[in-house]
Amino acid sequence: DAAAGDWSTIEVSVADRVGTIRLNRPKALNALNEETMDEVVAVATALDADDEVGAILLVGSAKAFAAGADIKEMSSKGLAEMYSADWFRRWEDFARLRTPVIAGVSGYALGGGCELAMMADVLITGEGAKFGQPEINLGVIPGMGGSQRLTRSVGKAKAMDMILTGRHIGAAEAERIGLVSRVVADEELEDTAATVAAEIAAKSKPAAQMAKEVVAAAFETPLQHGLVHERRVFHSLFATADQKEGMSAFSEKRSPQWQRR
Ligand code: CO8
Repeated sequence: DAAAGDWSTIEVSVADRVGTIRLNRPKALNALNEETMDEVVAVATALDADDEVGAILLVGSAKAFAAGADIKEMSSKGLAEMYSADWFRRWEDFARLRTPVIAGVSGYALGGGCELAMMADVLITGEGAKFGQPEINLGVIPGMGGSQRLTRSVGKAKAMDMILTGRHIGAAEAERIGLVSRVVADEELEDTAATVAAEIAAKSKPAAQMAKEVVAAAFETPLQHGLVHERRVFHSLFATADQKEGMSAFSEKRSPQWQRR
């Protein structure tokens, strides 16, 4: 049972083929410390391996998705310690999950919180959400992928503006620049994010995983390689029962019954 465990910084539940991880350090606005990273990555890895889970939903609280990496935990550390621990490297395991990840962002998604949200595949946000990379105001820079993922998703102009000034942007601007997938009323955020996660989780898991894989590859590969890769993955889906079922169901004008293999 991937959800089982005595977690101290998160809450975990599984329903409707969706594994939900809720960041839960309210006194620190869900600041991400080492323990949170270890717990989120451990649970997400277990959910990822579970055939009964078709999507992973990551949410925070109404006030904060996550207000950054935990500044108090980091402040007195030195270079040798940060380097030898390769501080926060394990978040890359979260970014490499194969199951689709949906983030439901309400309130602050700053610093590491913004970077964690950007690791999700589909980012749904409440209209009051605030995104930012304010590390410059702490005398540092983004360290969980912000300079890379933000630049790839919104381009140099907006990434430089956000990273050099540290300003917060609202949900409307975040949607306009392509940082988030959808913006909904704050009070609808949780329901919408859960509905989208359940919708994705109900699909053919191999097709959803392969779709994620090829879109993610677009950030890593030259176009011609990406196109060939996409085509080969597309071809490989013709070995699945779900391809036969999906295409038969269309012709027979009925809903597909996915076997997820
Ligand atoms: N770390 C630790 N504690 C935090 C953090 C944080 N990032 N954010 C908030 N808290 C704590 C506050 O200290 C406060 O605790 P206490 O009550 O004990 O004083 C509590 O949460 C509530 O916060 P506030 O009183 O400040 O709440 P406000 O509503 O007044 O303000 C803000 C909310 C605007 C979100 C404000 O808390 C803030 O500016 N937080 C810091 C935001 C920030 O700078 N984030 C970037 C952090 S650095 C980072 O993420 C680097 C990522 C890469 C690291 C990778 C290393 C390799």
